[in-house]
Amino acid sequence: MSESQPQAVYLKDYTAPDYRIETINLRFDLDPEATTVTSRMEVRANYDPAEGRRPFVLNGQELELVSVSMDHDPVGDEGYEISDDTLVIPHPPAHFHLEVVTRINPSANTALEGLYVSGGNFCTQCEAEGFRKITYFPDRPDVMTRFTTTVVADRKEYPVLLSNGDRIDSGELEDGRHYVTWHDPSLKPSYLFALVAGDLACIADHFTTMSGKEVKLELYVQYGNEDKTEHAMRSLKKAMRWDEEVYGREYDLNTYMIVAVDDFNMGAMENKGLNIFNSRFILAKPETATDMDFVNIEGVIAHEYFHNWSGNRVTCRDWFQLSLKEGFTVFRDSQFTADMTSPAVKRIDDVSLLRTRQFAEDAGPMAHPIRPDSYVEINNFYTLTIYEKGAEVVRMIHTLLGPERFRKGSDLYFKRHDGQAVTTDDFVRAMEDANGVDLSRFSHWYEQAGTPRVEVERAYDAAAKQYRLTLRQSCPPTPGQPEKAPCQIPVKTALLSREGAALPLRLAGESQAGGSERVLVLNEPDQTFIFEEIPAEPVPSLLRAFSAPVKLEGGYSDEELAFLMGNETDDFNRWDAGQQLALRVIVRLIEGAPRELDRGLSAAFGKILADDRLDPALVAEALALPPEEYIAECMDEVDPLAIHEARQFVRIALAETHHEALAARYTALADPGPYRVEADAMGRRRLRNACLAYLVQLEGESERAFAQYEAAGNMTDSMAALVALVHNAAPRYDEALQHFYQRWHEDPLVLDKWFAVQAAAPAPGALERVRKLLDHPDFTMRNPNRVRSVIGAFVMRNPAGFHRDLAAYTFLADQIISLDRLNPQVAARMLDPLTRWKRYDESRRNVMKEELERILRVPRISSDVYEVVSKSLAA
Ligand code: B3K
Ligand code: ZN
Repeated sequence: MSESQPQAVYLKDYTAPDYRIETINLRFDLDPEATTVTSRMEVRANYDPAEGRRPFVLNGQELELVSVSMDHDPVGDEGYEISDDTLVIPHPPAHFHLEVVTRINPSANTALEGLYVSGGNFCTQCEAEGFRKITYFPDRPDVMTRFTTTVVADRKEYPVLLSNGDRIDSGELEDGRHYVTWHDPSLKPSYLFALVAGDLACIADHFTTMSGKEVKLELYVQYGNEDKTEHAMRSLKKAMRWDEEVYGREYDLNTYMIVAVDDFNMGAMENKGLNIFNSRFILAKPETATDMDFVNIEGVIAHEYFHNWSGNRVTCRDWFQLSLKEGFTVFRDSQFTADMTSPAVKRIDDVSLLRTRQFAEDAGPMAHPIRPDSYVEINNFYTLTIYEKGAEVVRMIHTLLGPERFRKGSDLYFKRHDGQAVTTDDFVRAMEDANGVDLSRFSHWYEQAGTPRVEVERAYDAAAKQYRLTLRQSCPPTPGQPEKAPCQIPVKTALLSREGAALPLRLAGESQAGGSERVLVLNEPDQTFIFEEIPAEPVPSLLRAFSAPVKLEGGYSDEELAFLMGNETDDFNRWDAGQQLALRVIVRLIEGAPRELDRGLSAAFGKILADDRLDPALVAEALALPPEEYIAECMDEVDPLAIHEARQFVRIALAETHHEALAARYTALADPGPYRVEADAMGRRRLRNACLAYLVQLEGESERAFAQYEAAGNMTDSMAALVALVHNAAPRYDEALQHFYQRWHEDPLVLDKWFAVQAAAPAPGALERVRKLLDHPDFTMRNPNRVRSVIGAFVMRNPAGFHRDLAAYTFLADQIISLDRLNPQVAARMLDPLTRWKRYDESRRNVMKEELERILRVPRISSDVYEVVSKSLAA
C-alpha cells in the first residue's frame, strides 16, 4: 500500500531481464516475529556489457534491509538505492555475487502472501509476487534459477522443515535449533519457491512412474487430521498415472510433498515438489465432506500436479501469459475429472460455471482478454476468464485438431519449451507446427474480451433437399475494445430427423457424407453451410458439448426445445434444451405472464423424472432450474427479487404437480449399502437430494428433510437436508442448525458449511442474520475460508437475500474496507457484486455507486481494491 495511485503495467513494455541469477542460496532463521533471510546470488549480465552497464533491480516489499555485500565486500548505503518496492545496484559488474540480508515479521503477515504463520506453522505463498515480501529478488517469472535453501528453527516447535527439491543436509545447532538444507535441481522462477516449518503429521506413500522411478509421496497435515487424507493421496496417485497415460508426462523429482494449511487465499499452490493447499482441498472423510468436496479435492490435487509440466517445467514469460499455464491446466484437470467421473456431468458443471460467472465477468467492468494487455494488480487477474475461458480456448484447439493431433502438439510444446518461460503464442505455435495447420485466426480468442454471440438462421429447400445453416457472429464492445475482429469458432453440429435420428452429413462440394456429426468452423462474420440430400426439414443440434464459449441464439421454438429434451443424442445439449426452455418460462413470468406452470416444461420434467434408464446424475442436472445468476445474465435490467420469486413459483409448481413421482423416486433411490464415493453412488445421492429439494417446498414435507438430517451417516445427505430445511425456513430448521453446530463446531471446514448455509438463505432478514453471524465467536476476518463462507456466501450466492435491502450494499462496503486492511486479495474478491451496479434499477444502482465511491475515498486502500473499484466506476 502506498500513498501514490497504483500504476498499470503494460504487456507492450515487456523487455527481457537485464540480469540472470545463476544460483541462489537462501538461509531462513525462523522466528514468528523476526525471521532473518540471507540470500546469496550469483548474478550475470543478460546484455552485452560492452554497450554500457545497466542497473540491477531487485523487487522487495515490506522488508527490513539488514545488509548488502558484493563479492564478499560490504556495500554501504551509498552503493545501492532503496525505495518502497525496489533495491537497485546502479553499476554492477557483468558477473558478481550478491548477498542480501533482510528481516521480516511473518506473524504480522495477515495478507497471506510471502512468508506467514498459519495455525502456528510457517508457510509461504509466492505466486504471483509474494517472493519479494521474503527477500530482494528480480521477482518475475522469466528469471529462473536453481535454489538451495537452508531452514533453521527451534526443533521442538518446528520439527518438520521443508522446501523444494531434495533434502541434502540436516543437523542440530545450539539453543535447541536444528536445520535442514534442500536443493532443487530444477530451474524455477521465484513464484514457485516454497517453505514450510511446523509440527505436522506426515502420511507417506509412494508411486512408481512409467519409467520405473520410485517417487516418495508425503502429505503433511495437522495432528488429528490423519484420518482425512486417504482420498487426497489416492487422488494424487490417480493424477500421476493419468498424466502419464494421456499426456506422456512423468514426474521428475524424487519426492512430491503436499502440505495442508487452514489459512490460504485460494485453493492451492503448485510450488515445485512442495504443493501448499488450503486444507479444504485435502481433508475429507465421508462424515465431514460432501460428494462435491470429494470430487473437488480430486480435481484440485490433479490440477496442481498437472502444473508440474504445464506451469513449472514450462512456465510463463510474464504475468500477461497467466492463462498459458492456468487455461491449459484447467483444461487438463477437466479432462481428468471427466475420465474419473462422468464426462457429461463434468461438462454441464463447467459450462454452468462459465455461463453464470465468466460470462458476467466478460460483460462487466473488469472484462479482460485471456491474455490481458495491462493490469494494476496481478492478483486481480486470477479470474474465471483466465482460468475457465482460457480452458475453453484450449478445448477449442482440441476440438479443431482432434485428440491425436492435439497430443502431438502438446508433446512438441513440452519438448520445445522444457525449462523455458514462454507465451501463449508459443503454445499455439507448437500446436500449429506439430500438425502443419494455421491457427492464426485463433489469436483473437487470446486478444479480445467479451463473449461472442452466434446467431443462427436456417432454411430448408424441400425441392432441392438442401438445408442451409447461416451462422452470424458478433462480439459486444468491452472496456478499451470498442471494435472486435471475427473469431474462429468451432460449432459442432448434427441434424436430427423428426424421428430423432442423426442424419448423415454431406456438405455442398463433398462427394460423400462424412459421419453424422461435424465441426463447422466459423471464421467470417457470417458463413452459410449447405447440407445436401436432407430428406425432410431437420432440427439442428448446434454447439454440441458446448464446443465454443459463445452465446448461441439458435432460434428454437418451445416445441423444438421440448423435442431436443427428448431426442438429442448429445448429453450436454439435451440438458441445455431443458435449461433454455425453463429459462424462457421463468423470464415470461418475470415479464408478467399469468402465474401458471408451463405444460411443456412440466411434461418434460415428469418424463425425465420417471425415466430410470437415464444416469441419475444427469437426471439431477436436468431437473435443476437455471440458477438465479444465470437468469440474471440473460436479462437487460436485473431484478433479483423478481427472478427469485418467479423461479420459486416454478419450483413449487413442479413439486406440487410431480409430488408423488418425486416422493417415489426419493424412496427408491435410498442407498441400502455402505457409503461409497464412486460415480454411481454419488449420482444416486445427487438425484435423491434433488428430489428432496423439490419436496421440501411443499407443506407437510419438511419432516422428510428433518428425518434425513437425523438419519444421515454422511455429510452429503446431512448437508442436503440442512440446506433444504434452512433455505426454506422449514419447521425445526433451527433445531437442526443447533444440532449441527454442537456436533461440528470443532472442525473448521465443517463449521464453514454451517456458516455458509445460513448466509445463503434467501428468506427476508438475510442481512440481519449475516450481521449476527459476523458477531459469532467463531467468526474471524483473518481466515479466508471463514470470510468466504459468511460474506462470500451472502453477497455471491444469495442474490435475493443480498439485494433485498439497500443497506446490504453499505454493509458490504464496510466489510471490504475493514478486510482490506488485513487481506487485500480477499477484499478485492468480495467487491464482485458491487462492480455490476449498472445492471440494476436506479435506486440500487445509486447506492452501489455511492458505496464504491466511498471505498475509493478511504485513505491507503490497497492496489487490489483500488483497481477493481476504479475500473467499475469508470466503465
Ligand atoms: N497458481 C495458483 C494460484 C495463485 C494465485 C495467486 N494470487 C493456484 C492454481 O491455479 O493452481
Ligand atoms: Zn492453476
